[in-house]
Amino acid sequence: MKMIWNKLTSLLSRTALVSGAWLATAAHAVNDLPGGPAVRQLNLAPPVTKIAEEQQWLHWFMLILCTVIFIAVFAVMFYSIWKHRKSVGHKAANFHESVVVEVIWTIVPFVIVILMALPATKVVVALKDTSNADLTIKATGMQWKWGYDYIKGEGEGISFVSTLDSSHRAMSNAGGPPKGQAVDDYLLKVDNALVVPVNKKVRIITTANDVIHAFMVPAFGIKQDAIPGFVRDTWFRAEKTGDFYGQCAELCGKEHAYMPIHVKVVTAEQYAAWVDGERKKAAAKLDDPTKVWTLEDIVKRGERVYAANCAACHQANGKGAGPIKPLDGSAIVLDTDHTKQLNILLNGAGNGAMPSWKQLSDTDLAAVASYTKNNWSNKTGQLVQPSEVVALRAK
Ligand code: HEC
Ligand SMILES: [Cu+2]
Repeated sequence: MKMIWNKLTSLLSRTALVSGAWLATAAHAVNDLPGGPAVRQLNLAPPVTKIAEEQQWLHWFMLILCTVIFIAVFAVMFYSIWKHRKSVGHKAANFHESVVVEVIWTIVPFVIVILMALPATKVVVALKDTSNADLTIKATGMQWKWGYDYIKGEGEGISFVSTLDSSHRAMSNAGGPPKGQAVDDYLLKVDNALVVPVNKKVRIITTANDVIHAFMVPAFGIKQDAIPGFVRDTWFRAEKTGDFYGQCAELCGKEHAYMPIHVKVVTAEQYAAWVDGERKKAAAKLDDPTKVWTLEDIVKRGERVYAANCAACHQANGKGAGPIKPLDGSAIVLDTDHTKQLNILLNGAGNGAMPSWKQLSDTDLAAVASYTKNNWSNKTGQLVQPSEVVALRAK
């Protein structure tokens, strides 16, 4: 007996040790993601909207009510069976059409249903009331990304696509995050987050381009199918700034798990600044490629393009580093034949070590080429016009 006891306690303490160690490494490997899933999360997501709060209140209210009914009914049942068992001499009663019993078992459930239906109806009606929104955004589900179009309100006209961050795709292809690395937002990171202002009613119109998707953000208490050829809507008013995460919630094909939703809730000022930035970006894309620039203007424009896209590799001083060739003094940059540099910018070089920049606008490409030709020791006085980029693209 003693031996068994010893074995058991040693086994128990070993399990405790092992699971303790496992917990420790797990805590090191991944942490709760604020606004997203938590490690071994049990409860619903912490609510950030009134609706989500009310949903969670309903959830607990119903659960507790049902538990109380369950316990009461079973207690009465077991008590009755036990108390009136045959072995202590009870005889089965034989009655029919007891008005009292029938009235009770009609009225009591009726009261319970009303007790549940009243608050539930209130929340469902509020959930569906998308009127008087400050901001209307269309969310379009696509295999496998989300398109966002700001339709009405501040930021009207902004439109972009939100895709899973490519590094997360690469991690997933490799079987998950590297061992020991904390990736709390694994498969939830996107390139362009949906940005909305705090404390404003945001109406989300959902639709889809291909198959049925669903727009879901648990912290907001919203989940709405996005159906091709149909328009559905939902709304939220986030009461806290921060980052909140969701995912497509309708199995939509093999990459269903790769279409996360990232909502960035910001203050009114931050939102205005973001809208301004997006407007500028859109305006830059709309640059007239037939415009003829002066050297001074285009170099100034090119300086910004260079800082944003090229300096990370070629350095602000144009000297490059290691395999990244210097642009300061580069024969290709200095050449009077502009196509030499433009071809590299459009197509990349060194097997992709120098990426292709064809996603930049004609004006931006001409500007950055002009900048490199007239900066550092490169004082060529050469001016590359956007029309040259247009001509080269057409080839
Ligand atoms: C990811 C790093 C990276 C970025 C960002 C980058 N480049 Fe490069 N670039 C390279 C590498 C590496 C090479 C050398 C390629 C090769 O081996 O031929 C190169 C080569 C070049 C060359 C040819 C130089 C020569 O003498 O052969 C030009 C011109 C150039 N880059 C311009 C740009 C411009 C303009 C930008 C910004 C729009 C830019 N690069 C952004 C990495 C980069
Ligand atoms: Cu989907």
